[in-house]
Amino acid sequence: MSINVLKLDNQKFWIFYPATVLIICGIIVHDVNCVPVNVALNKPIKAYYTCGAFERESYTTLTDAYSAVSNRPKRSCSYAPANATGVKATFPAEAMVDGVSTTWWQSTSRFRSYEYGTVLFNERSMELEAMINIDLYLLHLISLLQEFLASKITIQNGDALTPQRMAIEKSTDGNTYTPWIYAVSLPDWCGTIFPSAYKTVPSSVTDTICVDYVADDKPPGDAITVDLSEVPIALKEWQRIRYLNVKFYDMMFVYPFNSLANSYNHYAVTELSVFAECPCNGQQSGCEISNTTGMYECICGGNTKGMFCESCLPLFNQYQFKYGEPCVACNCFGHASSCFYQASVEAGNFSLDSEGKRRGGGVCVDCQNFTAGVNCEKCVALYYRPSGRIQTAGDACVPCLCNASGSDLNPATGLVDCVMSDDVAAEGKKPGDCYCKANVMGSKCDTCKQGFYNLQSSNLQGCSFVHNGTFVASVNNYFMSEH
Ligand SMILES: [Ca+2]
Repeated sequence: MSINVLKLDNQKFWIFYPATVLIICGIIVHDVNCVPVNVALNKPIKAYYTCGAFERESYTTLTDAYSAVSNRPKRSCSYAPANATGVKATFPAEAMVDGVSTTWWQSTSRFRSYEYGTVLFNERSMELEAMINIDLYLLHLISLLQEFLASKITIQNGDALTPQRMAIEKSTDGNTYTPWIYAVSLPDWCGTIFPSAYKTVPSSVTDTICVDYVADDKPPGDAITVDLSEVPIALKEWQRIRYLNVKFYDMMFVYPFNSLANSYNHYAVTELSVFAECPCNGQQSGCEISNTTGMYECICGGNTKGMFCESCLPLFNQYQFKYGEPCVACNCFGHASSCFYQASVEAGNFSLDSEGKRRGGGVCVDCQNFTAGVNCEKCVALYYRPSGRIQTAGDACVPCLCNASGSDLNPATGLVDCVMSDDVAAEGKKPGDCYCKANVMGSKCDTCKQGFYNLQSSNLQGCSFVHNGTFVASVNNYFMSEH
């Protein structure tokens, strides 16, 4: 199938496949039909502090708070400190990214977080009560091209209290975090509590936006959505993320269960979702959840492969891999199953592309069928391609089979071989013809010339002249010795 790439400008590209039109999303394409997926699914996540982190504790749900006391079941979280092995928390952080709406992470009580927690201590005056940290990468050692461009973040709270303020920080190294998004239940708090004016789109790539959301004190828990789809194309880099910190501030208390009602004062999150374009180097034809890893993986197009479509298929390395551009086939005349790109080959115009032009730097690997060369375009030593035989034929190369006694070395190769193909100039010779000693003839140098006999490998001329019934090595020797 041929692929036509239409570049409209520096910021957009479309790739059209004949018969069916396929639009492939690019890193800075904003207004085409890219369907974002939840890239937080099953990613490494941790939370400060999980219910049961400091001691076994009982808790009450938000629904319980609206029930008669006699109807409130006893509930508890098992003691499961974060550094303990073999002890599983009742409501672990992983439950926020498992894609299951009936599982959730639950924080310890506000009281215990303040009493025992140390990580959140520095922001306690801001009423920081819980923090979630997520690494959106599957692999840690991959290039920046695989970072995500987030388009929407949703936090579905469970049957518990809702934060009245949130701060979402981002990081590319996991160490240094910078404020990215503030979210508040009262827009006025943007400027008074957080150092940012209310705005839903950034005005620079280092900007922090502040948005609002609706929070109430009724079950079920609130769904908090931060929509980033309207970020201008010029500020697309602002959406690039890897690590996120999500901080919860200022728990919304339920009357009459005030801040002293310890069992009610916690958070629960059923799902934390970060929607982004699949990180497929602009090569994807789709994105699907893997049956083996449970994570979104790219369905690669453009002759690419890899979890992130980050490299070319084995036989498509005529050019160096480039973001957003389909890989181009090498020309190995059907005699190799892989090739690699080499810059020096491209610089020297040593490689033929599939159109037979010297473009690109593809080098075929492990040429089969007795072929050799950058493009498997010639035969190995002692083989040749018969005149008129197509280069892609399985028997493109056949043995020279020169008669060893009658053949000389090929001056071009220093071997007892033959004219290798029509492409190799050889005056008066055709492909397969060997280089005969002086007194020998025939395509394979297996016949003495007329008047000469006794083909011998030890004879530098191959055959001898006969005089008085005796072989004479050569005519010249006869005349020199007898006359
Ligand atoms: Ca869940």
